[in-house]
Amino acid sequence: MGQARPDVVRVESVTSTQDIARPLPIGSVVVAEHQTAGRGRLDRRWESPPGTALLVSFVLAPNPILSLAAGVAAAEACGGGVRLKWPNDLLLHGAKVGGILVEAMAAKAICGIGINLTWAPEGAATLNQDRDQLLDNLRVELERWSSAKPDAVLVRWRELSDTLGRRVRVEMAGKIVEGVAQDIGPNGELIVDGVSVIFGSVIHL
Ligand code: BT5
Repeated sequence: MGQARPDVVRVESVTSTQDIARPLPIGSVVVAEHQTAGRGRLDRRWESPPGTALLVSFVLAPNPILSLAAGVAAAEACGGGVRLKWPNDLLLHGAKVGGILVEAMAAKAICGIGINLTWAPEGAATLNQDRDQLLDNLRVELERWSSAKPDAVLVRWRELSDTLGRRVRVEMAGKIVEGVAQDIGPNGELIVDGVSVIFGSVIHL
């Protein structure tokens, strides 16, 4: 018999769901109506007016490819043509509809997922789905993909990828690599014309 799923912690306005989730045990899920300091990677902001998005953080066991596993889970939960841009964007018709932020600690990882539902900044997309239904789907998919074998995650990530096969420009701290995104490696790194990129921002050219 499986264990009962812990309840979702629902909060109104918080700085970031990541902050609320951090001290909670593995298995916890935090959902907010609004974030006053929603975060992207590298100190970037994640914007969304109150009640317009799914803003959720999951406390999970550490996993070296969690960012990719969460991307696969989120794309599967969204369905309907949502694709993945390396390393962590959810795209709908080529526009960003959601993002993933994994903050790893020694004993657990906080996986934050934001998906635009009824509002998006200029140039970005909305998904227009019921938030609770999407959350339910996401919980099921994340449970599945965060415990899947790394190879299975990589295979599905490649299938859902909008990045592989394209010419890309990757900006890393002080360095730019331009070329064809050929594959992802066993640790989730992007391979651009034979060069492994561990992290950075990708522009699809
Ligand atoms: C991400 O970062 O895409 C990760 C976003 C994770 C957000 C969730 S919400 C729940 C949890 N709590 C948090 O505080 N964070 C997580 P990154 O790849 O760095 O992208 C950030 C960039 O996306 C920004 O610099 C903007 O250009 C753009 N952006 C900001 N808000 C957006 C939105 N609502 N939709 C699309 N793009 C957005």
